[in-house]
Amino acid sequence: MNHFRSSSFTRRDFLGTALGAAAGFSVYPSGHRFLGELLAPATPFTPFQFPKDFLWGSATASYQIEGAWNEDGKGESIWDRFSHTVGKVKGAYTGDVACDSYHRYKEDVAIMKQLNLQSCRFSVSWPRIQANGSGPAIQKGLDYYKRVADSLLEAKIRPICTLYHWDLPQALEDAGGWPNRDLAARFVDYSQIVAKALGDRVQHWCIFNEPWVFTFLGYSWGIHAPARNSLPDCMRATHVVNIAQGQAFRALKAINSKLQVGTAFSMANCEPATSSDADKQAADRAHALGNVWFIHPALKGEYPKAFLGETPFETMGVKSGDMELCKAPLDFLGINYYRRQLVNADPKASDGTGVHNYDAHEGPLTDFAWEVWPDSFHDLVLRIHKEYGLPIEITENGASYLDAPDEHGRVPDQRRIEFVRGYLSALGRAIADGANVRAYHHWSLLDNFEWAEGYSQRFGMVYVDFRSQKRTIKDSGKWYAELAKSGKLT
Ligand code: GBH
Repeated sequence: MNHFRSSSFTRRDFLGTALGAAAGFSVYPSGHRFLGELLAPATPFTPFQFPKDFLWGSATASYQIEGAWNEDGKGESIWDRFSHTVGKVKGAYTGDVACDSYHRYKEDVAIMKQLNLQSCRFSVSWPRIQANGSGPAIQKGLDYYKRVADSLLEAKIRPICTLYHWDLPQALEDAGGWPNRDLAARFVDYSQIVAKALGDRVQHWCIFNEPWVFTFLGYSWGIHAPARNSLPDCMRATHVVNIAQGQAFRALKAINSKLQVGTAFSMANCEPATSSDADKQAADRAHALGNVWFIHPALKGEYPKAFLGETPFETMGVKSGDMELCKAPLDFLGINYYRRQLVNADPKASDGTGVHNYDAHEGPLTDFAWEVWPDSFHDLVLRIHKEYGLPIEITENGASYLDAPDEHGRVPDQRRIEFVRGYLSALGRAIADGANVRAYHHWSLLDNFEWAEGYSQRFGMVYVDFRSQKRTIKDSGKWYAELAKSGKLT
């Protein structure tokens, strides 16, 4: 059996042996027997000339970069509370200072300009605008974002503003958080304040960032703020968020009908682990809940089928007439894409979805141990295009690699270049296959506060020394700058 260790003996060979087949039964949880079916060869790199008007950008989020957590009247957010609670964030790190972008935004915009970026996705911190989530606006907070938007415009970079990237005012969490229906009205009020203040200079808006992540990880899994562990509350939160999305869309359009309004949705290509019908159906349910739970209500006026039984409307607090509130003809769909999910049917899944999903490990892993598998990006983008037909912006895509400055002060992050090159090749193929994609935002511009991971993951094209706040453009940033200029992926 020694030959299993030789390098020429691949995993595919292994699975082809009797022992490999047996391992399929014993090593993996039930239902993973036909793992060998997964080993389709990856599509080779394909060069691509992106369209002339395609926008190259980067994405960031308020809590992850701004710092200044209690300056200029800003209230406490659920992420302030979470990170100040020992045991929640790796290394007990907080976003108190983060990249200090609240004070250094001019330097950051200058870096974007140096990188030839044409679009900048940033988010507004709600408690900077309304400390407790309601009432009149804090002028200093609004002024900060006006200055950010103006610096971007001056650098000829299109601002695209996310209204909510997870930093809910703690006072609103104390009032019940997203499971509380009143949150929809509060959010609409806040959205109107921001859009009225910035709508003259910002045309493109994401209402939410990753509604699935902040409802599930925050209210059901308890690993993000506000660290609650209730699936019913989570399901209720998803419905309130859907109502809030529809109402905020209309509120923004009422301020200026020309505003382009969408949301940045987290997505994972959901691939059946075997070719069985049961697994295929489970993968569709995983897609329904994980990818389009906040798109289908807006565009089709109904929830997609994600559960084995009936959709739990009662638990979710769905009232008659609600789906009309959720409905909104979004102008574009933002896709945040990082990795695929493999799916097995599991009739006993405790959430009623009949889904067991897990990470694939066919491709190389990033330093966050996420699999690199560009083909899944192509398939997901094309699927969303076929299902909804709307213009797509890639609102996030990127990878954590920990490369740091060498003795010459250079950051040789070749793996990030390969990652982006592979994913953009897949995106190019999706465009060639008909998907209407108009922008790509790399996550992220800067290494920053990676939520529960603290500063232990680095997603930036720009290295940040968090002691000195010194920024160093990584090799990937230099590479991306060239691509952003030519649109030519080689
Ligand atoms: C996006 O989240 C966010 O929009 C962005 O703020 C974040 O920095 C970026 O991606 C990189 O993570 O899912 O069990 O592995 C993506 C969703 C949620 C993925 C937290 C990683 C860690 C726990 N992220 N998740 S798990």
